[in-house]
Amino acid sequence: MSTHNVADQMWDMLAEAGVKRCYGIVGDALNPVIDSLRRNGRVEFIHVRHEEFGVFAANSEALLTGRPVAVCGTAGPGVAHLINGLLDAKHESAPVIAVAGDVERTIMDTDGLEELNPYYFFQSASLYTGRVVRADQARAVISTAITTALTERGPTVISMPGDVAKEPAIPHRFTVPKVDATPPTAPQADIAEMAELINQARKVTIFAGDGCRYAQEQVAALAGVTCAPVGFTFRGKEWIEHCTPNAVGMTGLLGWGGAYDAIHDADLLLLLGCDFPFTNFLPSGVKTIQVDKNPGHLGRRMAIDLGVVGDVGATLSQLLGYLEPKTDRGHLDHHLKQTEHWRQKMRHYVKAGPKTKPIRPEFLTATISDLADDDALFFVDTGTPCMWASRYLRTTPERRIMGSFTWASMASAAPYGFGAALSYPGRQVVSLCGDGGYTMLALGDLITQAQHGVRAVNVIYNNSCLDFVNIEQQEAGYIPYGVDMPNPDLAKVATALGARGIRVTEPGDVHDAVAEALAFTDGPVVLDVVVDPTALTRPSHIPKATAEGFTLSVAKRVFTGNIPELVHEARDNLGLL
Ligand SMILES: Cc1ncc(C[n+]2csc(CCOP(=O)(O)OP(=O)(O)O)c2C)c(N)n1
Ligand SMILES: [Mg+2]
Repeated sequence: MSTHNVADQMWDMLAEAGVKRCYGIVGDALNPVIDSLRRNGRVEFIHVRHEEFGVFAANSEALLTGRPVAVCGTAGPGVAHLINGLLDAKHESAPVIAVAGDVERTIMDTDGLEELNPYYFFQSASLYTGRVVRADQARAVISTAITTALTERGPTVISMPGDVAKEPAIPHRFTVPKVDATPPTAPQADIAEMAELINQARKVTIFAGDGCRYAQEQVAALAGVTCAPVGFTFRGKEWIEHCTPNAVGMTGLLGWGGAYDAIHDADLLLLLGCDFPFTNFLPSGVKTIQVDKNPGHLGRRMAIDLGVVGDVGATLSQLLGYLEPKTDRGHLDHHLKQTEHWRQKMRHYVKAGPKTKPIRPEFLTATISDLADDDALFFVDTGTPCMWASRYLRTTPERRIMGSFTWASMASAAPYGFGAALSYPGRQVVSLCGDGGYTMLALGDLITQAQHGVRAVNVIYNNSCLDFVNIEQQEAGYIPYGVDMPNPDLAKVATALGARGIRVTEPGDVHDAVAEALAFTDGPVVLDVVVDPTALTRPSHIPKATAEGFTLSVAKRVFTGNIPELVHEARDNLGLL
């Protein structure tokens, strides 16, 4: 009888496909699967303290390296803990393969202990879910999970009952699919039509997203030839901000610079590789061309005049040959000037930072950006860290800035940092964490980080508040409620958990504390910075409803007697005016 069982077959195939790590927690249904992983030796098991932390770490590794990464959770509750991370993988396009423990076949569909129907449960997260119920079906399920994750760039699930995992495997061949072949260029007729519209337009604006990752040169060339200002999404920031002198910042509630106006002032708007979801920041009357290799993105956020299916880089390379250079820089120069004006304004709390108490998050973030390496890997929590990172982290060709930008889960920055630190041990890893996010998920797994001795800096924006929601509630006209959250000294907690803990309460200490944290290579650091909980940003465009909501919220707070708090908030934000 073959000693090679179904689980052995699965790890062989996963290792062959490039999987180097599996993040997760063991449990009864998974015991034969993990025993097989141990014997296999090609895949490292990363025992985390929470499965969700493991999936976020896997997402980061998969996104940074391009390789598939495995995660696992045991039947029922262990599997349930994977789901938020897998939803993040789906939205962020991370090829992560979940090995989900499943109940034995004898109790399937009997409401057995820890039984969970994998098809229903993973439906919204997984691009493919296969349940391995027989050894002679295993190859097809495992192969489809790998192929789908690699070619469609997203999570898949292999649901594996412990009894099937132990069965003798049926031998077979397995070939890893070749992906990332020649990127698709748009049809010639579409390129000609694009060129005609661009040549006719006087004021062209580009709005660039993550789809411009491999098209930086082409976007810069297009912007140069058409004298176009280039706005970018948060996911586009890391590729675009430094690659063209025509960059004019961002739009949306994180908006700064001339992007919002440049988009609305244009005769022709070019949406390149972006799927920007905040439709109230997009124009309705501007002629628009959208280029995206995903046809599902075309026209779904706003009405467009021409939708072009194709890779941005490949399509622009062809398009450039058809364009007549524009010489009128009026539109571009106006929005560049506006952007420069914004940059000066945004420096206010950076310059005042060393003397402003409580510590301003703008000053903290700008200090981190100034002192970090040019190839540092940054991870940003959903929450106000997004506001500060979008404005104060400087991009370079080698830096990366990642987060749960399209799924928008809290608490991703620390686990993303862990996955990055394991994958790139020599590089500086800096996670900008909300105190709510950090204490939600990351604190327990700080022990894991410490046990692995990874070089990872977890900066905590300690505002004792779920501040992003505090701001949202005010924008919607509510009195902030359920957002306050007293914290212990998180540096002391970190020290007790085996990490280096540094607490900062004085603005004058920020520079040296950041420098010390970044220089520390002997394990994880928690830099617990007590920041101003009332710090606000002013978006470049404030929708009417937002302004009205804020006014209403202020009025309600006045009537409920919160005047001292309001005066304090107003004083702390005067520099934004
Ligand atoms: C898992 C999850 N729960 C709730 C939310 C809603 N939410 C978005 S931001 C936020 C507050 C984050 O607070 P914190 O981490 O302290 O960051 P801050 O905004 O205070 O800087 C909340 C509750 C979410 N996005 N994800
Ligand atoms: Mg907070």
